[in-house]
Amino acid sequence: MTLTLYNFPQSTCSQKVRLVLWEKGLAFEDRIVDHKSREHLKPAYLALNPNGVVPTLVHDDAVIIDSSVIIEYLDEIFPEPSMSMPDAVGRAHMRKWLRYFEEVPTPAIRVPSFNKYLVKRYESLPDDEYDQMAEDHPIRKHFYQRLAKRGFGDAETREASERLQQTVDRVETALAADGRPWLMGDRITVADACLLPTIDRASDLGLGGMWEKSHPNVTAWYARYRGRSAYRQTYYSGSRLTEIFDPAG
Ligand SMILES: N[C@@H](CCC(=O)N[C@@H](CS)C(=O)NCC(=O)O)C(=O)O
Repeated sequence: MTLTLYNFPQSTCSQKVRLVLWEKGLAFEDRIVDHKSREHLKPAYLALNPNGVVPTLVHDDAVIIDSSVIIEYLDEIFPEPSMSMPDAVGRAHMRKWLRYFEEVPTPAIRVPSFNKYLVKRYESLPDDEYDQMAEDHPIRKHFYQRLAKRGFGDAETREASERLQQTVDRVETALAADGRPWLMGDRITVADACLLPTIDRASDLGLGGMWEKSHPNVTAWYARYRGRSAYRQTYYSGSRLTEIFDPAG
């Protein structure tokens, strides 16, 4: 049996999958895709993942794409320790969180990530090369066209920050009910792994003020997750944006 994860060290979607692989104690090849040479937009990678994004999991001969699909796939194929719920209603509630995280905070966290750091990757590109780079992105062409080497404007920044705040507020309410340690109760599930990289990224970007002091349950949840070995294995040195873009801190 072989598992290969094509991923970027600092991508939140990749971190979701690494969290689950480590939580389950699965041995995998950590195949770093070279962002600098845009390996993810080259034919060999597009043959695996036609969306031209990471992560991609290859399990023996099966190619699985999309981070939320991958984490549920891993839980189904390697059920111990379970990161899901034992009953259909519990799984439906867990998936409700997955869909919400994909729709609301996951796109939102890209806005401050690009504005503060990731836009720097493109600033020195001549306009025609930047336009071609955007064009080459199968599902991110319009995203890069809006980014336009400058960063996102005020309206998008405000919307992203409202979306992130709503997420933190909703999670606080859910965790506060019955004093739950994890989103679904006593068991850590793929829903927690889906959210963690967004919270960790927000913290890395200096946005922890959204929950620190005001949201004790989110603060405790994040601290609890940081205490797990899966977290430390996922966030190895060099997997945070500040380490790459602001090493002097
Ligand atoms: N829905 C996809 C989204 C994956 C995604 O957006 N990946 C980003 C990194 S977090 C990426 O590969 N971006 C490539 C680029 O912008 O050039 C998933 O969850 O796997």
